[in-house]
Amino acid sequence: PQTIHLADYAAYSHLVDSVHLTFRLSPDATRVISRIVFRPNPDAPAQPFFLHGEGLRLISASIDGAPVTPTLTETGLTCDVPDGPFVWETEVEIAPAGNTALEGLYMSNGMYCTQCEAEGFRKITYYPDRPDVMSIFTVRIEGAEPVLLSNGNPVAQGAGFAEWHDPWPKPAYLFALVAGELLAHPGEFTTQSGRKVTLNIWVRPGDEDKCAFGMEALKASMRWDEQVYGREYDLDIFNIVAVDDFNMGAMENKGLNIFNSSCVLASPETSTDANFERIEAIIAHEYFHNWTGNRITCRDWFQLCLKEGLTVYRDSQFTSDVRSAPVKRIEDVIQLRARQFREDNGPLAHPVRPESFVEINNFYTATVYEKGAELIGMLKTLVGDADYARALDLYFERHDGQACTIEDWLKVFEDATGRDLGQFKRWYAQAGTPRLSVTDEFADGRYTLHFSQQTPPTPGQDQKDPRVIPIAVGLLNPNGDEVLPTTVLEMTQASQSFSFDGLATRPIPSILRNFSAPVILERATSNAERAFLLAHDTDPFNRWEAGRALARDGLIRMILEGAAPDTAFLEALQAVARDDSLDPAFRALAMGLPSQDDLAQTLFDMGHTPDPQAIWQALETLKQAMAQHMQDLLPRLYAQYQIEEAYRPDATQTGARALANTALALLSRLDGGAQAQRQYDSAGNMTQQLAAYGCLLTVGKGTAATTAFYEQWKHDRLVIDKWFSLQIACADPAEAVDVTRALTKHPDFTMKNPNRFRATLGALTASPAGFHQATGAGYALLADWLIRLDPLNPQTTARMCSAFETWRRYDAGRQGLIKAQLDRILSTPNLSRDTAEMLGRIRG
Ligand code: B3K
Ligand code: ZN
Repeated sequence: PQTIHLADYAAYSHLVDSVHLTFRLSPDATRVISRIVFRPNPDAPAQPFFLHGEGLRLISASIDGAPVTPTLTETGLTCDVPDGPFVWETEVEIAPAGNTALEGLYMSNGMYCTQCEAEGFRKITYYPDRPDVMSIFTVRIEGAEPVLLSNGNPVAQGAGFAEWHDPWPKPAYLFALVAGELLAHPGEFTTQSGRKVTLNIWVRPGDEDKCAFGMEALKASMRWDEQVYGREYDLDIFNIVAVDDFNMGAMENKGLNIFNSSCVLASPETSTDANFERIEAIIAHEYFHNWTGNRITCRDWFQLCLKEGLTVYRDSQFTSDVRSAPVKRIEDVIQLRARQFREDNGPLAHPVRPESFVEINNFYTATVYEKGAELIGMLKTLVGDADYARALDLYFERHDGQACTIEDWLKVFEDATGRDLGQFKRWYAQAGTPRLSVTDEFADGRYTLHFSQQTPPTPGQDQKDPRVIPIAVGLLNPNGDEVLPTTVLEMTQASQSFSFDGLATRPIPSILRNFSAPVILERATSNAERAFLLAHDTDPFNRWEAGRALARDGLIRMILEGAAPDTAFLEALQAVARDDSLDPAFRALAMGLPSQDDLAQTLFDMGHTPDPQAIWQALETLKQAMAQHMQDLLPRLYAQYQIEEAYRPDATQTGARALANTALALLSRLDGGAQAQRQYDSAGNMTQQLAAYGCLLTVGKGTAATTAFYEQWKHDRLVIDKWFSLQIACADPAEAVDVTRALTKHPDFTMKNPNRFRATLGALTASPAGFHQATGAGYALLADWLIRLDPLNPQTTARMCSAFETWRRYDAGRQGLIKAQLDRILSTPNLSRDTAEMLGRIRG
């Protein structure tokens, strides 16, 4: 397989003036007839005419009406073409029913749908399938299905056909087609300039009652983008379709977003509060792509973070605005550390803008998305809100209709602010998470912070240069008063000091407030100071962070020294838990403990070999101690945050339920699940039901609920996904592999549905103590299924390979067992390019 390099970019030989596609739908023999108007690109280097195409049966081809015989290659075709403009026409045949990779045109529950990003359009017809080739598409769909959808505005429809025209030039990856027996949940939106837009959420019959929330989220997103970024919607219609078989969350196709049904369908009875929040965020994300991704797209796939980092940043701003900003920030940082820091620390580390790839689908990563978003946040912190707004206005004005690069993006900021962003650009080019170490000193009223930054080597990058790091700090007096409100220090050197004068006493520093940069802060600090910050910091993120550091420190001592749970931590936590002036959602987050994976990485960074079982045991012991320590408080908390009003998935109710259910989980360790059983029996919504079910499973009392839950929900695939994954997540680690294996034999298990596959095998890999069982049974089970899935669905297989990315942390025994499985998968004949690349990088 060929490696593609950023440095090799060259413009495409031709410009495409227009594209006309006709689809004659049929499950095994769909005909795609294309008529494409090409014109030589004056800015392109000389090159032979080439069109991408994969798995297509070419029926005919012509140029300006005269038949031609192109030369077919593995990846497309070449052909002699005229020197000037010409009309290219082909007819090809494809078989959507047999397309299990879920890329290109495929079928899901009898419905036709497409997924073209990144390189799926070449599985539909011959085309220059690259994002810098933008054109105007007209699409005619012929089929018996009652609903026939494509991008843009509808121009004609009748019995057995529909025609769509998209006036906005777009790359092929934004093409979409949907056909099936679908029902619309309709809506309407009037843009700020007064244009009426028809909205629809299309679902399979039976799901109509799960669209109302998504529709409201869509309207809120449309309004927010007008108010905050001045971006208005630009077509007469906006369609969303829910599809059951989908490799990822959703896709921002122009005017026709396609969603994994798990990321759009919502009802109180079937969705948890967390599901609602995620659905709202994904609907916003895909909608926001209309400007950041679609109107302005990427020149090539190395620039993926241009649209993804920015759009993740925008959706996080939206969630912060409509919910709670501190809660959103804490949730985002938990995810960033769990997924992106982990990636940055291992064999899959790559820059936010990678410089080479084999399979681009392997680069839709936490680094490109989440770290990419952090870079936007840092830029905004560095230039300030007003200059950020001016830079974004300039970006939209200057680049609308173009396919752009990170250089274009940074230039806009330089031009709008007069700043030189040369050093900032290193954040895009250098992989790895910087370690930021801090010491401090105090003398004669002057307090000084000494920082030094260092980034460990990552694959292919041994040397790292210092980056610009915005460090938000505040200073507190020992009595808890803030003597320096949040101030952003701009670190540019490898080592740098900042002083603050006129202080009467030595202050307590609150560093990296609101997590102002994606770095690992290293500072020798006392637990007394952490407890102080947990109690007094004015920055909610750093309050939470102080509690987290206390918990981590205690857990590490429990693991390494066999220490007992730290009473000071339990006291500090109880003080937060019982403080009714604090947001319940914040308190629930503060009561959460570092994950098993977080502790494993912490131990590894300290020079120890993590023992997954010991980590799990320490967490269990600490939770038991928390329950005992707070035994008087827990029933009160639980009762106090029960909700009498009708269910609403908003921040207020969500926070109250999160706190009550956090209390319930601890309470269950004291009452053997009695209260959880009562909640399970009376639950009126999925948040309550699932939380109670999880408690019952955790305390070993879940058998009856497992049967009852299945009977109640066996008709609902999304709820049954929860049933699969929760049994694995809550299993005793010694049994997790057996539970997983048994569930793969359940009649409702199918590897063809990515959601179900992830709910089962993915749940195992998310339970470190279970997955890393010393026998290697977890590794073998996962490998068996990856080998089975790869020929059907390379994308989902490759993604799940990252379960092995931390393998070098572990002991020689586990390393040997993992390596054997990596080699076994790698030696499978005809392994996909996706999986081969991932495993090759992981194995090193
Ligand atoms: N742009 C899509 C992701 C496509 C993934 C292709 N393997 C969804 C999103 O980021 O909004
Ligand atoms: Zn996106």
